[in-house]
Order: sequence, then structure tokens, then C-alpha cells
Amino acid sequence: MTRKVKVCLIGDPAVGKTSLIRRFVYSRFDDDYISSLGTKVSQKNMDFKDNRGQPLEVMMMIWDIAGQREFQSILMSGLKGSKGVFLVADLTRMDTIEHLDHWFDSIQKAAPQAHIVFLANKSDLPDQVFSNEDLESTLKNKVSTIMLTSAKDGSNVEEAFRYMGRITLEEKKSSNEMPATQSPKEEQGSRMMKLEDRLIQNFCDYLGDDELGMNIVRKQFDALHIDFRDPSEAELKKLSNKLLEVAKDFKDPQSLARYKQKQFKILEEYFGIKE
Ligand SMILES: Nc1nc2c(ncn2[C@@H]2O[C@H](COP(=O)(O)OP(=O)(O)OP(=O)(O)O)[C@@H](O)[C@H]2O)c(=O)[nH]1
Ligand SMILES: [Mg+2]
Repeated sequence: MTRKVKVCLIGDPAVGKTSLIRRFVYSRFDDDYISSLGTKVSQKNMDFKDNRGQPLEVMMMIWDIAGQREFQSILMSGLKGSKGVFLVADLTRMDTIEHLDHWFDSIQKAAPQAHIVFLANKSDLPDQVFSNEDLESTLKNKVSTIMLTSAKDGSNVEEAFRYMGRITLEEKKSSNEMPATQSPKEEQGSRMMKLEDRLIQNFCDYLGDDELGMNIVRKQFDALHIDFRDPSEAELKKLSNKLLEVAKDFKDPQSLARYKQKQFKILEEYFGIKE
């Protein structure tokens, strides 16, 4: 029997989400850092046994979700339907732990039933700023387990994904707890990146398929030479036009009209344009 499960990796930029997936799926590591745009899906199958000892294959769909906090719509859409979430931090950067509330809050909203596995990554590096004990006390009751990993030397990576594969076969009994000190706060970040997030997710929603949508979106960014981490107003207008043009090849005229209308609304909200 085969079971398909969706899991995702979330956490601050540069903590090693893409690297952990690359290590697990392709047994490779790269020292270069290329920040991820949006979401990307990889797949790996794992063999387990069910409780009667029969072979059970888990087809794991692994969603790599970009770390920029402006990408809130993309994050929410990526989390939706996830049976498991790897919450990743960098053992050498305190800020990646300090920002955990943001990630917990998003899981709580979009995937309250997901199992959470906390990965403290980059365990190969010497300059670690928090210990296993620190993590245990900070994360108690909020995650299923805490693992120290290294995408570079591979330590615990296979183990973490196997653990996740195993626990996602079981339904979670209780919903994830909210962090104790949760207060609504105004999200910081670049206004243009927030607009970018909305435009991209609107396009993916129109297609009804984030995986396909993101592949198309990435191509448009390349073709237009836009740096997604610092888009200008003019570039985002160009992107919107390009997406609208591409959108014509999909779906029926009514859906296209709805997409167009929604896009105008989003642009109007940011620029006050009426077209
Ligand atoms: N030493 C060490 N470096 C790592 C490890 N994992 C990732 N890196 C490096 O950290 C940098 C960031 O890794 P990525 O995997 O691109 O980070 P990310 O979390 O996907 O970042 P975003 O896509 O921007 O959200 C890269 O230069 C990696 O080579 C690790 O376990 N050990
Ligand atoms: Mg990445």
C-alpha cells in the first residue's frame, strides 16, 4: 500500500531548509546560498511497515517554503494540508530562535493538526549559540521532537525525515498549542515584497495548483530579471502584466476575468491605480 503525505519545511531565511531537502532527496550539499522564491515541491518515497507488519510505502511530498516573512499568503497556502511541519532554525543564529512565534502562529492558523518536528540545523559548526537544554525548555509541549541536524555532513537528516514519515501515519490527537505570550503585532517588512506575495499567490490560486503556479512564476522572474528580495514598483507592475498574459493560456474566460479583477484590486490597494 502507498500513502501520500504532504510535509513542509519552514523557518527563517538561510537556516538550511533547501539544503536539508537537497541532502535528503539528492544526497548532495552546496555551500552557495541561493534564497528560495515561493515554494518548491520535491518527492521521496520511504518504506515502512504498518502495524500488522505489512509493507507500507510513504510517498512524501516535501514542500520547501521560502523564509521571507513577507511571503505570508504563500506560507499559509503552503502549510495548508500539511500532515507534518519541519520548523527549522540555525544553531549559530539566535535570531532564528527569537522569531519562532511567527512560525508557530502561522502553523496554528493554517495547519493546526500538523505534527511539528523542530530541526536545529548546522550542528557541524562550532559557534553554536544555544544548547539542546535551551531548546527543550523553550519548545516544551510545542513540538513532537527536537533534532540537531547538519545538511552539510548529513547527520540526523535521514533520521529526521524517517521520524516524520512515521509520525505522519498517525493522526495527531490534539491541536498545536499557541505560544504562551502571543500578542497580535504589526508584521514588519518590505511593502513591495508583501505585494509580491499577494500577486504570486493570486496567480497560484487562479491556477488552483501552487506547484505549477510557482514553476511558472519563477520563470517569469528569471525572464524579467527581477530580484524577488528587492522588487521595485515598476518591476511588480511588469510582473503583473506578464502573469496576466500567461494566465490567458489556462482556464475559462470567467475564471480569467475573476483573476484579472482580483489582481487589479490588489494593485489598487498598494498603488491606488484604477485601470
Ligand atoms: N555549515 C552548514 N551550512 C549549512 C547547513 N545547511 C545549510 N547551510 C548553508 O546555509 C546557507 C543557507 O542554506 P539554504 O538551504 O539555502 O537556506 P534556506 O533555509 O533554504 O533559505 P531561504 O530559501 O532563503 O529561506 C547556504 O549557504 C548553505 O550552504 C549545514 O547544516 N551546515
Ligand atoms: Mg531555500
